[in-house]
Amino acid sequence: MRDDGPRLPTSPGFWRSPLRGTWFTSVLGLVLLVGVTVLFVTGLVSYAAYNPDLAPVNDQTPDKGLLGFYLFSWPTNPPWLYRLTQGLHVTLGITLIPVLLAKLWSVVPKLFALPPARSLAHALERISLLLLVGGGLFEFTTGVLNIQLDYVFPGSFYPLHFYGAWVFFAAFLAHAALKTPKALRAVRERRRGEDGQASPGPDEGGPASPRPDAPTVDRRGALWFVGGASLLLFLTTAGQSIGGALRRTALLAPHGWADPGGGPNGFQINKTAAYAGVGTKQTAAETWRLVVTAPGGRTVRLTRAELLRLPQHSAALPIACVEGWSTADQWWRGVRLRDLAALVGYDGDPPDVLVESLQLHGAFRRAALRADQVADPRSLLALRVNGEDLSPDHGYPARVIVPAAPGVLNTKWVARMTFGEL
Ligand SMILES: Nc1nc2c(c(=O)[nH]1)N[C@H]1C(S)=C(S)[C@@H](COP(=O)(O)O)O[C@H]1N2
Ligand SMILES: [Mo]
Repeated sequence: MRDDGPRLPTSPGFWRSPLRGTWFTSVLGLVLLVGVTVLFVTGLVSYAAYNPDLAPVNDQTPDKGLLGFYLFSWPTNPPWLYRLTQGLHVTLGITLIPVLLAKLWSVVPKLFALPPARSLAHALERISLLLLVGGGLFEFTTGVLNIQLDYVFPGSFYPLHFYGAWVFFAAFLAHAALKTPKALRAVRERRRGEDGQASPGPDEGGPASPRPDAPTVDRRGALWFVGGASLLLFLTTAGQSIGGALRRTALLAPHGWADPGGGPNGFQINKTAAYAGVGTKQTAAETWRLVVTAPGGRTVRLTRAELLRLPQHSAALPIACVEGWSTADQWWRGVRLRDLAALVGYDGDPPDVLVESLQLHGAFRRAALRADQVADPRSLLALRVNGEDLSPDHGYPARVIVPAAPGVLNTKWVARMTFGEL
């Protein structure tokens, strides 16, 4: 009969997998060192892209305080900037899930190590690990829930993911500072002639089992398994931001979209007109008016036909959503935002603008754009796309499109624009 060993997870002998060891943990840790750093930077950048300084309209984390120290004005060039940074953030985050899980699995015996604290320093280290593991799981979970489950946290995802990121990354930095030298040494030693089979010498205090079971797969094989899982996730996700024919490979892309169909308006839709409660009654030529106003200044009301008689301009711009998906460039045509600012008295440099949709409910009814975004000649109140009128789902009668901005700032079904109020 086989000796099953101790039954309690607090005993080192309880953990029998021969795969656990310093080398295995180190390789996964080094991958995460690079990957999580990129996730953190692209995440902070994404927050900056929302124009959080245009409070209270855009800012969803009003108490950011010192954590907002780095904020900068998100540029309008290159126009695919947010497509790149957010595509990277979401695709990389999903790709790293197997690596994160394997890394946690490889060190799980340490979670149960007794005594819980041998000294004050040890107690502090364990608390930091709690923040590290808890913060990491929290960030990955909230991120995945947000893109897959269609905003399960109404309005509160941003502060959760933002504050969580700082807690996670602070603990991550402390951990990386302590462990990276050891991890690099472990990987280097292994490279010198080892075959990836057994752990090199005693693994004092490391994750290796003192009484390992017989291996069924070697550590290199296990790493291939983790890498294969990551590759599979990558291949079934990346298509949503790369686009073109590859979009069909994005099997894991968020569900619940309306089928955009073919033709000039046949590209992704976030929220449909039906979902937003926008009907043909409100958008009909007799009822719909665009109100352009400047507080204490002029107010202009325009029909769609009048808008079409203003100078029309074109711009090829993508839509890039915080969820990680994006469209290729579409040809938008309409009135420049800065020309609309001029209608209400801003002849020189235009100011910020608050854009409000005729949609009555929902998180994305209004968004504020910065002065430099309004001034960009490619920023349009679009009336047409790819040579056709906007479809109801893409924002008919008129929608905003701004280069390099996150999709959420491209308000659809625009009803009112207020220049110079924020
Ligand atoms: N009024 C309104 N505008 C909106 C939204 C919305 O829900 N309501 N969604 C925004 C988001 S999050 C994105 S990504 C883009 C998507 O534009 P599309 O549906 O035309 O692709 O529209 C933005 N404009
Ligand atoms: Mo979006």
